[in-house]
Amino acid sequence: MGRRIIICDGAESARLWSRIGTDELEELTWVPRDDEARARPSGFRILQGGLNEEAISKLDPSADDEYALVSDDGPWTRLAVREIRKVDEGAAILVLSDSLTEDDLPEHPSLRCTGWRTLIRDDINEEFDHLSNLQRVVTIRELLGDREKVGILLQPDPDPDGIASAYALRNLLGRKRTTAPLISFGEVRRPENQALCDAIGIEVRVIAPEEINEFGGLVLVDVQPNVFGDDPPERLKQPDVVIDHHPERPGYSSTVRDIRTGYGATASILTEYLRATHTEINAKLATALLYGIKSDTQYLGRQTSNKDMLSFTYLHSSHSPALLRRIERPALPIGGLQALGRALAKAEVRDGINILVLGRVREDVIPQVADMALQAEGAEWSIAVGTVDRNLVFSVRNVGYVRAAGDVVRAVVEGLGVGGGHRSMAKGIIPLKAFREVYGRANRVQIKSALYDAFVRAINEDAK
Ligand SMILES: [Mn+2]
Repeated sequence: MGRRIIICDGAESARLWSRIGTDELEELTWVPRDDEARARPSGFRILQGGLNEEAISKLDPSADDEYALVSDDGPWTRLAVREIRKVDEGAAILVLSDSLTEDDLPEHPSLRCTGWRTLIRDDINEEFDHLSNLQRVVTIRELLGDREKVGILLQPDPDPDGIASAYALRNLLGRKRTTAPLISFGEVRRPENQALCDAIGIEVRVIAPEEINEFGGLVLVDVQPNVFGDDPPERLKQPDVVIDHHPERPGYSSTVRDIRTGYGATASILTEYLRATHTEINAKLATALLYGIKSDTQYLGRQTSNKDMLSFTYLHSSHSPALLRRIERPALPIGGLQALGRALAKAEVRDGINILVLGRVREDVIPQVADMALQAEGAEWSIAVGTVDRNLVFSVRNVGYVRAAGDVVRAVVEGLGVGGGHRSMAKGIIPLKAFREVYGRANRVQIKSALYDAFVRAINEDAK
């Protein structure tokens, strides 16, 4: 590895360099200005003979050495670049200056220019962000410290972002499930959200609205009181803390209100809380938060802010990939695999569409089969259909550059059932009764051909 040859313009910049910390591999030199010949900065030696080719050659540079020039003086820096190039034409040069830009410097392929102020300023701004997060947490802890029981309330049928954020908040408060339970007015319904609870060991207690009064402290996470109707219970209108990223709503007063609409996930806010307070983030907590951010932003796609990216990156190093896989790919029941086997035997891709009809299956098998079916060669769309209770349930995936899956599914179920989704994922439900009324029998062959025709129509609709 090469050295870094640091050349400072004057004692002041050399002193700044030594304050920030020098490195063993750094060759520290400085060029005194007229009036400062005696002011030797510690650790630095004078560039003997001044700023020229000969003096630089005396440092015995090799091809893998790199240079840093520290100066705010244009002529000085331009001269330095020229003289270095005489010694090594391809030298890598970093210019540290708060007043010069690359435009002020000679053309040189491996030259970068940045300023102390930019570098340090960014770090200081980041520290202030950490500081305000710390302050927020201190306030929350003080506010709730002496409450015997704190309820952490989520929306009905909580999603991964809410669940992970609430779990993180309980960690921040240093409480257990007995003194700070996760509560909701409706149970966790979706199988993938339940998979998160099972994998991490999180319990969401379903309570009746009047039970809310049993909690001395009340925190709303990833939700605001208006979600509970126009006239929510009195206690809900005066929560102690609200932490959310949805648009700010009126109609309630809370002591602490941390609403950041620019964030893609509440889990990113909680990650910042944990970082600012140096709270330990173990693999389970990191995985839950990572999954929360991932699912609310659809894998850092839609509505992702730089803050979400930073939290995601931070969590990534401590999460458990195995645990994440278990959440995202829950175990398939053998019956589901057998149904998949039968459907695969008849798989074909026509017009870019791959439909797999599974028969009667557990509901969580369907989206996983849809994921897999999109991998078929030539497939732009995959549709997995299963019978659950008295409904046909189907999951739809696409490659992303075709018509939005949500729009297509809404067109397909129109007048028959319900459905919706996003750009590349969607879900629909058609009661068997409604299907039979329109298409006759609901056997596999008929389901496949009816849905195939309906999807072809819906996919091509916007081409009109
Ligand atoms: Mn959310």
